[in-house]
Amino acid sequence: MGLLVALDRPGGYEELVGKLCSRVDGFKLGLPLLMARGPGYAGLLRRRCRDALWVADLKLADIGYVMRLTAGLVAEHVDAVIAHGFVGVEGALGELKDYLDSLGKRLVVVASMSHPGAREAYDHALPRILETLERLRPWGVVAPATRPGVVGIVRRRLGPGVAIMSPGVGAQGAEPGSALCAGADYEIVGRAITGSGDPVEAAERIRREQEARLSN
Ligand code: 3DU
Repeated sequence: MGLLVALDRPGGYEELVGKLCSRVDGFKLGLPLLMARGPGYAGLLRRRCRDALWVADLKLADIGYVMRLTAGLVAEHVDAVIAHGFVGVEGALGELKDYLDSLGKRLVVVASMSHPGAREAYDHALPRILETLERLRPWGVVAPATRPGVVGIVRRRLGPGVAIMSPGVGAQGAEPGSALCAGADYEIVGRAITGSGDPVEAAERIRREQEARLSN
């Protein structure tokens, strides 16, 4: 059972990371934060919680050359980098994975997204993206908590060896634990924690709700 906190706002998160460190499994750094504060800020945050899983959510979607350059700016400060699945293996995700492997870092690939618009194109592409994921074998996959059926499809197709992380819990409407029950390893929660008046209490409550749903 896992909980990753999405840090998206360009605000200062030093104190919050320290407080959440023993209560969550990791942190996902969003582009607004990384662009506003720079990659070095990821390193500063990481020093506040060294044993957590740190993920740079770059949502890369480019040729391999450019994705390698971009990932290389932040890789030393994180454990994993997120890229989109629709760009394919040849000349893109394959190159990025080889590069991250050479650095001892992990690739996480988006299989589909959590917002309603994902139905317009992303979900139609899912069968093709699953073929890409089967060939690529990334360390992790992003699949939407808002559509647990998609989480289940990814889990059944890729088996137990892949880490599935699911956004959409809280602000986007999915209940804590719903993606975990469908086969995810981590739920990604942003605003329901970071936008709360008491983020520590919010994280603890979400943990309890995850546990309760899993034990039902
Ligand atoms: O809705 P929240 O505030 O809990 O934030 C969701 C986070 O998950 C946010 O950082 C967004 O960038 C990310 N996300 C994905 O990684 C993939 C999605 O399909 C949807 C959101």
